[in-house]
Amino acid sequence: MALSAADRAAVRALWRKMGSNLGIYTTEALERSFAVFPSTKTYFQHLDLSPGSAQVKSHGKKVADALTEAVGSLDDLPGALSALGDLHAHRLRVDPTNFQLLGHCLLVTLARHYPGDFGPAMHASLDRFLRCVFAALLARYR
Ligand code: HNI
Repeated sequence: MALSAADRAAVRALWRKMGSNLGIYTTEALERSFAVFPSTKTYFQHLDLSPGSAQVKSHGKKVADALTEAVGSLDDLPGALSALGDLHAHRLRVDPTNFQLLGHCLLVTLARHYPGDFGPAMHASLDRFLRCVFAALLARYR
């Protein structure tokens, strides 16, 4: 699914607005996924998952940086995300369902922080962006 010019503009505008706060939101989205969908914790049993954990925060920052790189590479998401796809597919063996769960938690988290921006148009654009990211990661699952 290709991102329209409007999708790209909406995602880029949100990213500019979030700036360095993105790491806070991805961390919050991870914590939300652990609480709402406890099966997602399976992959992180080697980390301290208690609320406010520095390890989850550090992981949230890595996810944020990867997403920011993706926003900077909208014309070549499969290329930009191929190494990360290999990691999740072959080394971490993350079941693909988990991407949807984390994506859902990220949408809910961002909607709570930016209620004024989160009308249906932004919701749809961000959902499409995340689906493209997941499709690029999943392309390495074979
Ligand atoms: Ni994910 C490691 C990005 C979804 C489980 N993950 C990373 C790293 C990045 C990253 C970046 C660090 C790589 C490195 O150190 O070289 N992960 C992303 C992105 C998404 C995502 C952009 C989707 C938006 N990861 C998921 C999901 C799960 C997941 C849905 C499982 C529920 N990721 C992991 C695990 C690690 C990981 C486990 C290793 C963590 C560690 O520190 O050992």
